[in-house]
Amino acid sequence: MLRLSQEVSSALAENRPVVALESTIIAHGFPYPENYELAVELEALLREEGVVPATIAVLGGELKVGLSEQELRYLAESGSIPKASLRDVPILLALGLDGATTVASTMQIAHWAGIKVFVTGGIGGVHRAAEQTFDVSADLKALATYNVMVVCAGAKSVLDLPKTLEVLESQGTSVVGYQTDSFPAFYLRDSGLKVDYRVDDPARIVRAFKAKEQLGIPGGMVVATPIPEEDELDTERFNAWLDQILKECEEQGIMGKDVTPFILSRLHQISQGETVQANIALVKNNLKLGAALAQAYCREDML
Ligand code: PSU
Ligand code: MN
Repeated sequence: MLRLSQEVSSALAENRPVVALESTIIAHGFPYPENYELAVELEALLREEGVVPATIAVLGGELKVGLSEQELRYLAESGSIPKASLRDVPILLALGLDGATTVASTMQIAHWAGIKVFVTGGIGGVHRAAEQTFDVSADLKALATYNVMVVCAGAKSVLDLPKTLEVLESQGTSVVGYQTDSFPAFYLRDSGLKVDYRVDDPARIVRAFKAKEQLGIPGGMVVATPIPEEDELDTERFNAWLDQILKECEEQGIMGKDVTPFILSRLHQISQGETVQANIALVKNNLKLGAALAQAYCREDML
């Protein structure tokens, strides 16, 4: 049921580096046309590094790994492609429908395809007030299950980050900070929380991942790297925007899978595009690290 593009399938067969990308950030994470431009640019940047991009989506009931430019455009323009998490994938397949894959479902499909590195913006996690709403992203479940490195700028600062890190610990997901001692908070470099391991060399991160693989430990690894200093948002302004939006969420009864897209698009509006720019900058920064990890993974047997 997997449909790998020719480019992705030969790269994997020849042990050349491949990086997976998700489609929810295209369909729901950014406004059009920035989303289309970003999707195309990310793929081009990877190719410049000698890495094959594998954007993942469910299209017409097929699990697509590696999209054409028309398919990227369709995802960006449509406006009506639902967000597809783990539980949606089999249903979309059977019904022949489209879905934009989240971190969770992109990890799952990357794992099935044999892709070891996945670059995103920020992982989902435990939402604030989760003790009332039980809103915990399926991204955490996927991180406990699928053998993929997930490169991110931490978790969105809209989440409850201490709780998110606690769940990652409980479920045995390793978290590594790349060139940082602090767990990054997406638009902000420092969440005030520490990572247990800072590793400054991509090859060493890959060595840790390969050790996990060889020991047969299930699940992924979070590789967190902060947004570049020059692109970071101002903490106080950001928190003021966020407080306002969280109030709107409550007043309007936004729940479940609508929460993340709602918050992101309101942030983009209120900040007049500032959060879009920061989001683009951090994804590109994550991409550089992802390319280095994919190359290191192919280069040598680490253990
Ligand atoms: N972070 C972003 N933009 C996004 C998302 C995360 O900066 O669009 C998406 C990812 O696809 C992530 C999903 O997997 O939101 C998490 O949604 P939820 O909390 O409903 O699981
Ligand atoms: Mn949720």
